[in-house]
Amino acid sequence: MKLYQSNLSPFASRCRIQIYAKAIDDIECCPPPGGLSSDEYKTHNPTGKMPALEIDGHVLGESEVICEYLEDRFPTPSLRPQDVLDRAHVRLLSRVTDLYILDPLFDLFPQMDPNNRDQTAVDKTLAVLKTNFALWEDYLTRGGYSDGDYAVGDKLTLADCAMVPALFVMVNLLPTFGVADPLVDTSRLARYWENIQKDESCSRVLSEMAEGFKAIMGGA
Ligand SMILES: N[C@@H](CCC(=O)N[C@@H](CS)C(=O)NCC(=O)O)C(=O)O
Repeated sequence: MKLYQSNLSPFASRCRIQIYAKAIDDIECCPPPGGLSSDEYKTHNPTGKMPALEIDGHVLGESEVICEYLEDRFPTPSLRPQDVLDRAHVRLLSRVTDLYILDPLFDLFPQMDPNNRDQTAVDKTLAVLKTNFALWEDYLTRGGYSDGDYAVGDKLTLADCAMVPALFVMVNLLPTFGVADPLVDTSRLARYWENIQKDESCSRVLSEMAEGFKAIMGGA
């Protein structure tokens, strides 16, 4: 199998945390052929986005779908909790991360250059994000595990795979927009962020993301 991806993409990083946690060794991670959104790549994945997983000539897009596929195909160790309500919370946290955190965070990427920035649009996005961080914190707490190292239960789940890369983007990107500590008002998230970095698969992916981030910031 091939995972078309980059190390900095939070969506691809979500899949890599899962791949490392399950020690799946027959997936080659490589850049999208022809580049993101290229005609060549669209022959593999029609959206032109990454990640995409190629399985014997068949291509699956969308990180959540890829994670669910890998979970079904490689069931142990399971990244889905046993309890059905806990499973639902895992899916809820993954969805909240995609829709309410990563979506607005991505609106900031075209505004990276301070000399060519639409400050009104940036301020609007930052306000949305502030509201949504509180929402994220609320959903995290509602999972019923308000003090653990992991998002749901006491083990890595697909919720952590989704949340950790999004948190990385948040804490690294927002300071460049003047938000020095994006987690200052969300104490559970702040604790979670501190603790989850001790997980081996998360820590490995966070290092890879940090290298990718350094490269786009001109440091490598
Ligand atoms: N919903 C998609 C989002 C994937 C996505 O937006 N990936 C970004 C890279 S992090 C991308 O490919 N952007 C290129 C584009 O939008 O053309 C998923 O979960 O896989």
